[in-house]
Amino acid sequence: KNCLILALDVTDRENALRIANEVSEYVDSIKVGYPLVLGEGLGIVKELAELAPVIADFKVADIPNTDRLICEHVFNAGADAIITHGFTGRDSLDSCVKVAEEYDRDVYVVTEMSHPGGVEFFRPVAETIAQMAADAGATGVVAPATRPERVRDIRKIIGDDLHIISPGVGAQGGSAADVINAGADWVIVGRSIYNSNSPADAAMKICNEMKC
Ligand code: BMP
Repeated sequence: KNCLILALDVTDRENALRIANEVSEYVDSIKVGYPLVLGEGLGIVKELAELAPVIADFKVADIPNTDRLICEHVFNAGADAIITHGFTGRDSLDSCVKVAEEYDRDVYVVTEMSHPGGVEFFRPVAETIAQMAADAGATGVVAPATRPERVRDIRKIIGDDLHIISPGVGAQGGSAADVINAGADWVIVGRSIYNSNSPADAAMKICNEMKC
């Protein structure tokens, strides 16, 4: 285990495959979201899944039936996991967890976002969302590397059974080592790797820093 997830937010296939190939030995999964999928289509998921498990970051936030349809598409496309929002409520989350169980895949729930605005509305509900993720049988939660103290709080709520994946390292100011020490299982890193002259060196440095 490297404790590192690549956030592959480049928008074209050629760069995506080049960078994913370069860093594949250092990352445990590749997170793909709207920037790349809107640029290249959902087919890119299957191509990347040959290099590493793909986490589909669509921050699903809809009624249960629409959530179900989205999850089915994403898992049929070859994604290993999906990221959903939690604020849409337990029934919506249950819908994603049910599809994930049918496909034997993973669901991660956003508790509080890593950017400055992430405290405006998430702060009062983050703990409730974390507890809901645990109750619903999600695989884990997404919690901010920019606020390691919040990762520590969330870890206390969800216990050791759920995973914490944590974005906000590097470009957003968070430290990989600090958030791993606070209880995260993986850091999610995008720009510090894919904008580097040597993505492999950048990924290797982050792995060395975490010593995990
Ligand atoms: P970067 O390392 O370039 O800041 O990328 C972080 C990645 O994690 C982006 O894909 C972003 O959309 C995602 N993300 C985040 O930064 N904060 C969150 O709270 C949730 C996210 O999914």
